[in-house]
Amino acid sequence: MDDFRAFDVGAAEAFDDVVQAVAERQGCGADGGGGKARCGSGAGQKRLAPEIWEKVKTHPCYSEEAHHHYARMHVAVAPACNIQCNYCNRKYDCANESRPGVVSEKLNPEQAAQKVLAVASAIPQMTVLGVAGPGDPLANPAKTFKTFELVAKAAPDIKLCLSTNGLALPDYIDVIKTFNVDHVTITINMIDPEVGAQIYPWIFWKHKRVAGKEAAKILSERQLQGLEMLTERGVLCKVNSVMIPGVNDEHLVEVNKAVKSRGAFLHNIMPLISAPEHGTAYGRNGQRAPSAHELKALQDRCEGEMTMMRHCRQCRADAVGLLGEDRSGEFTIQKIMAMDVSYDIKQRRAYQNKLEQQRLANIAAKNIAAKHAELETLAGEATDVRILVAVATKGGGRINEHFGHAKEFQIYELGARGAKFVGHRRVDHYCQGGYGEEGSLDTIIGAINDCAAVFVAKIGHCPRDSLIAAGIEPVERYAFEFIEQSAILYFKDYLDRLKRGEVAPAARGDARIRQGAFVSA
Ligand code: CLF
Ligand code: SF4
Repeated sequence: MDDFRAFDVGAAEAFDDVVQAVAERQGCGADGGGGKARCGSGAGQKRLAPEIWEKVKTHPCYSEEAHHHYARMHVAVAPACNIQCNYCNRKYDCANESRPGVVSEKLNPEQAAQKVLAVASAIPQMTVLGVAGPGDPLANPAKTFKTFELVAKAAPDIKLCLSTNGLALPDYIDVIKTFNVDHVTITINMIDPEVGAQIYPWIFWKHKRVAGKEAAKILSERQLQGLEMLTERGVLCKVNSVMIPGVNDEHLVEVNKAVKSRGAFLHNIMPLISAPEHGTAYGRNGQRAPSAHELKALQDRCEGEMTMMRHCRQCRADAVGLLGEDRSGEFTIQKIMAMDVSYDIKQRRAYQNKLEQQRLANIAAKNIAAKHAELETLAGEATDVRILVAVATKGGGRINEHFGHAKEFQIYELGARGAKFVGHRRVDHYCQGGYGEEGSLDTIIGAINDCAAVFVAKIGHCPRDSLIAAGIEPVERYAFEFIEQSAILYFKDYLDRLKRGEVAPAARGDARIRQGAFVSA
């Protein structure tokens, strides 16, 4: 037994109980898959099986709550791909870009393992290594599995994760098990070849190119077969789907049912990224991306079937850090070679132990918020009122970011049942070198204009006035407090003001979520 386990086994068990209880109640991505204990939105929830809980509790993608505390990294060891998606152009490379398939520096397995050790030393809360491209990891099996082998030997406390298009998946099930890859993501955009033919121009299959519906049929069969084989063997599987308006948006409800029935743990529906400058087929032909509202509506429709991931940041294939931050520029090969790397498993565990105490404090605060009995009373008087609020946060579950420094806002839905995280919106910085940028402010207002309020640690006069004019209430009074707790207090106050006529509800039938027109005091 090493120092860490001897130090805090009792506290860790108590902590697990509390975290798990919260995860179950909030359906935060900790859904029980694989035909085992399942939690989610329905009644009669059971606790996750302990072995499942072990796998998700520090994985930032599989647990929404964990992503505030734990980081992941990707190593770009897999350049080749065996299919073509209409939303991909791997030639495009920009360090400011952030989307799957994009990468600045390709690595061999030895360089990748060295990079993992360097990051693990510098970022002790980095718990997961993913291979996610820039091509398909299973179209580059030698490099992918060599990387996993080297990392498992040198840094055994790091979880291994793989993201694939699924075409080659059934051929690698045993290898995935042998290398203890506990988390596999499969991108499944369709189960109907008619739809698939509009997404995939071709696949490379049995040494030749196959196109059209035949290609889509083969791909779909292989994806679903691979998913079933993995879940039968106890590997936790997440399904990613790209929402493409007019192509597969309606169809993704069927996909959701199909992957749920095959034991997928989590479904992550992501918006298409199709800017013309990316040079993808969709970018060139003007295929539009979904709006934030359309994405949320689809995720809400699917949530009755299974827990939806709502905190995905559509990472680069060489991303490093907490979801939503990108520290890949600190760990280029040149910089790693100049680093004094000292991977120390005991130090990492001691750090993570402290982190878990902090996490416990957050969860206690969330518990208080969730138990706010007065909310139920108030909500009972206006049960159908729901609003969205945007939150500026640097992490830790608190409202701790200045409006002008926010690169993204987390979105919470407030209603009779409390506060629920439903997504995030990326925005440009408003503050550029200390001065506000009016163009950026318009972008931010456009991104959160379905929200009744924005919670910030601080905000300047200018953006405050513009937000109020747009009907979005800037709220500073909860600076540095916990998000859920503050959101519920705000909602109670909001309902009171609604009754007094100080906020006017939007007309029924408004396509957006109900939004109060804020009346400035
Ligand atoms: Fe990477 Fe993917 Fe593993 Fe996470 S990302 S391979 S499961 S460690 Fe996460 Fe990034 Fe979304 Fe992927 S936020 S794109 S879901
Ligand atoms: Fe690009 Fe991934 Fe599609 Fe291959 S599977 S074409 S790398 S998006």
